[in-house]
Amino acid sequence: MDKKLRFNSATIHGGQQPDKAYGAVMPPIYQTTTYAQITPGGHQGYEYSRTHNPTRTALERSIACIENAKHGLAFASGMAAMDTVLKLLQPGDEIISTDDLYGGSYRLLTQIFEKYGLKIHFVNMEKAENITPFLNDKTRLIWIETPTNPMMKVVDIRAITALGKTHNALVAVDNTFASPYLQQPLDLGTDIVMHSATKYLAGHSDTVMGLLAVNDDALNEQLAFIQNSGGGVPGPMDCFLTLRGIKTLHLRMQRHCENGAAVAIYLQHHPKIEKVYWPGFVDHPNHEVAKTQMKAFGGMLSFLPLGGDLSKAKEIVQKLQIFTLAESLGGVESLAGHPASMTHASIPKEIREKSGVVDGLIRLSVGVEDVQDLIEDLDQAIG
Ligand code: P1T
Repeated sequence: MDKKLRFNSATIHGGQQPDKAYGAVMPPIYQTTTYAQITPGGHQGYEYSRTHNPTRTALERSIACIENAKHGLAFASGMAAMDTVLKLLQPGDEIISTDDLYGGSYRLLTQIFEKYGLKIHFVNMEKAENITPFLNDKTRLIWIETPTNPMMKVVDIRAITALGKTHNALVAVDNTFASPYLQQPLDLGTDIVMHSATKYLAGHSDTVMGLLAVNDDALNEQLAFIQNSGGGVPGPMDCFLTLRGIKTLHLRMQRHCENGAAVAIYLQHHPKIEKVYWPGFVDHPNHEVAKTQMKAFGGMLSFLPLGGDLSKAKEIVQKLQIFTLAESLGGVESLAGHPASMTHASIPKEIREKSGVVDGLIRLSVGVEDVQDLIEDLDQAIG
């Protein structure tokens, strides 16, 4: 299709056409490792499924389309996508990363890549100028997560990117919490968008998947080279499921945002809740930035029960009946998590507490159920 589609159409049609063989409307699941060659080296576009697979191509075109990118690349998980970006760097290079981020991303940076000679500075990016003292001629990558997991800080993508560009650093945004429905970082000047597509993009808690989107041809080639060399690629069934998820992204996100807002406001008014972290509140420290770069405020939030101790947090999450106590987020069903012992357990206590991830913190991924049921569930659990 040549016409540039609006977002809600691009989720359904972006980069896809009926299959050439039989007109299948959904891209078929090409469950094959290899492809017949007519003469040695004379293939028909596909040789071996670590390098390319037609179902994966359809997904890669789809993410490129909905992130306003030229190229998309799919991986076996969000972490495999991030791992590939980090392998662009050389020993001695420096990275500036948000200080609040998914525990697994922190682990990959500190426990895997630091030992290959990368230096990582974790910085609170709520004020863009906070990165200035860490910028130097070795800065090769700025890693932004926004909104951050789990403190819901919002980083000014445009301002950080502009600072990064003064030192020719690559700027990457982990867009998992927002999804391209809420923000499209490449339009704000960044080089790389990364997704744990396991979350909102696939959307049904049934597929682990990672995606990258970029505009620059040379950067895409480098990433594709690492993707093929390292081989952290997804299978065709998972690509199919993610494509199917993306088709309803706009519908689900609209409801996630509505329900997220209703739950945030309910918790904010609850006498037994001390603090709610959600960028839609006008007094959230980054609300103005969120308003300029996000279409709405999403379905993720964190909160601290009054007193904020571990036992209270445990009691609440164990009493919940509709919210399931589980890792992950972004699926149609509501989930509750305890970051300190679950998703952020790999970050040393004193470091995670500096960015607000205290033992009493509870994180919610607000799903698309009837919001009244969700509020009643929280009500009985909080007591
Ligand atoms: O799980 P995987 O697909 O590898 O994605 C990792 C990842 C990357 N970035 C962010 C912002 C994430 O939240 C995640 C995964 N997060 C969880 C599993 C979680 O419960 O927070």
